[in-house]
Amino acid sequence: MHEITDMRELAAAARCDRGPSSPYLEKLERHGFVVMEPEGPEQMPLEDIMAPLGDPASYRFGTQLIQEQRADTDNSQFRTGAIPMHVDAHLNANAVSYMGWECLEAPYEGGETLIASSAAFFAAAPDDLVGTLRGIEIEYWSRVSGFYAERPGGNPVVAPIQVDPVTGADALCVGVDFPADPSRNFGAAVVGYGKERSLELFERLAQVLSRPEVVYAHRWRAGQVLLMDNRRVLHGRAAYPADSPRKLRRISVS
Ligand SMILES: O=C(O)CCC(=O)C(=O)O
Repeated sequence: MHEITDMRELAAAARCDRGPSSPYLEKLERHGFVVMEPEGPEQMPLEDIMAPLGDPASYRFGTQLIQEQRADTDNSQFRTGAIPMHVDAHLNANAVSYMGWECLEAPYEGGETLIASSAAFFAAAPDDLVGTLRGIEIEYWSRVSGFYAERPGGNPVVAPIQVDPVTGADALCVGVDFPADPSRNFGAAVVGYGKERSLELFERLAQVLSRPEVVYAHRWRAGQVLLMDNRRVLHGRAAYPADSPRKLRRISVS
């Protein structure tokens, strides 16, 4: 079968209903993510949707998270700014294979969840960038106090290209550092690179990851569920207005 590598086509294909006979598992396996629409008389609860995908993964706060604005937090998950593209688990949990979000309240503007599939990234990325990624490792450090899993063994150092567990192809496994945001949740640096060279690489990555054929910006509607395979897609978030609601319930599994 022809593999779809343009996110505009992928986002149209990776959709289904949220009913009890939804084909979401097959869509998730094929595309690495799926949007489930609240159509029909009966909707599957998020717990039941996640159950065949693994056991709930703890991020120190527990296995379920309400993502919405909170007062007095240094965690960008609970603020309204943009969140750069990343995979989960380097910093916040030990292992996460799938993540599911259910929209309880949609923002009136912005706040799209951003999804970039590895297949789309590698189809679009210049060869020299991919070549560079094959030869490096990236160190990550948390900038959020006391919230996620502690790393007594030191900062994680991870190769940015891993193996896609479904297709065996390359999978992009990075968090893009974005020092222009002084309140971002994590920092990252290429091992052995100076600050400027490291930053240059993240800028190149961010540039490819912002192309319309690589990233899909999911605009939320209440009742929708978004599932992602954390090992096959990156995610992030667009900013939204401070006076807007936005409430997602999230369960991750490993
Ligand atoms: O709120 C979102 O849409 C995604 C937030 C995010 O990047 C995360 O939870 O890791």
